[in-house]
Parts: sequence; structure tokens; C-alpha cells
Amino acid sequence: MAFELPPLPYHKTALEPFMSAQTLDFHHGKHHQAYVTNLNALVKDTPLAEKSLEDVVRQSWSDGNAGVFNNAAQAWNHIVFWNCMKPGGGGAPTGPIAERIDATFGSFDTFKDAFKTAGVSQFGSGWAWLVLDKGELKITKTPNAEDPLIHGQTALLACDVWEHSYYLDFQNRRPDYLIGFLDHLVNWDFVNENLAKAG
Ligand code: MN3
Repeated sequence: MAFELPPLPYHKTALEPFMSAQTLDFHHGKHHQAYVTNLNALVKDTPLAEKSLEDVVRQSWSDGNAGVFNNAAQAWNHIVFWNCMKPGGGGAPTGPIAERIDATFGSFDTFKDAFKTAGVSQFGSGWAWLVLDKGELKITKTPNAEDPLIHGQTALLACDVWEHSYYLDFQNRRPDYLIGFLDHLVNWDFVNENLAKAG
């Protein structure tokens, strides 16, 4: 069974002006689709084709299979990322994650600054994450396709800081993209679901 590109969980204009329909056309329709297409071509007729996407990410990483890893991890990372956003999202969290953020970082504003700094300071392409690591909340950043799966962490929140995620809307202004993401796009319901699933 081939890996598939899931549809976006909202209309492609729904995140404007913080993420345009044009960005989503390219980012979901071209970039994310290409990772899925490449992955399917690479694992065709191999045992990896029968595994879950998460297992393919972890196994290709431990095997040093960079071609499969880069495409599988990017296929998975983007599924998380799309679900981390919703129209009218962002701002202060609600539910259990709000309490965990206050307990770990002191305040939501401190968390926001630290998450933004992680995204801005990732040199070149990569990701900013809020993860659960051995039961503790942590903000991390990863280069290229690397992600929490390969570090034994649970991804709670993901922000893509590859230029293709923001260049059409913000050009070189990655900090403004991250502020838009945090203030207007984050789907805290999804973050709470991830936290609940992690137990
Ligand atoms: Mn991307």
C-alpha cells in the first residue's frame, strides 16, 4: 500500500494573510507531494513499503538510509505541521497544555519568545518543535528533515522554517512568519490531543 498525501485540514485560503493560498499550493501541493512521491518510489517492492510512516522514519534513520529518511521524515513532519494550524488559531493556549507551558517555561510569553528564537536561530532549513522528552516539555530545533521521532521524543507542536514555508508571504522575514504562526495559526486543540495521546 502506497503512502498518501492527506488533504489539508482546512481550505487553502483559510490561513490568510499569515499563510497564503499560493504558499499552500506550492508547499502542500508540490513540496509535500514530492516527498510522498519520492518515498513511494524509493520503498517500492521493499519491506519498508509495508511499514507505518513513523516506523520508516525511525528505521531509515538508524540504517543511515538518507534518501528514504529525508523523504519519509518530511512526509511525516508536514502532516504534523498542517494539523498544528487552524484558521483563527494562535495566541494563548487552553486546556492541559496551558498549565504545562506555565509550569515549564514560567509564562506563555516566555514560551513564545523561546519558540520564536528556536525557529529564527535554526541556521538554514529545518524545524522548530515543542516536544515531550521523557515526560518533560522542551523546545527544540532540528536541521533539514530531522525530527522528534528519531530522538525518542513526542512531537506536540511543529513549525516548518524552511524558506519554502514563508518566502512567498514574508520573503526573508522569518521572525515575522513565526510571530504570525504563534499569534494567529497554532491549533492548541491538536497540541492538547498530542499531549493526551502521550499519556
Ligand atoms: Mn516544508
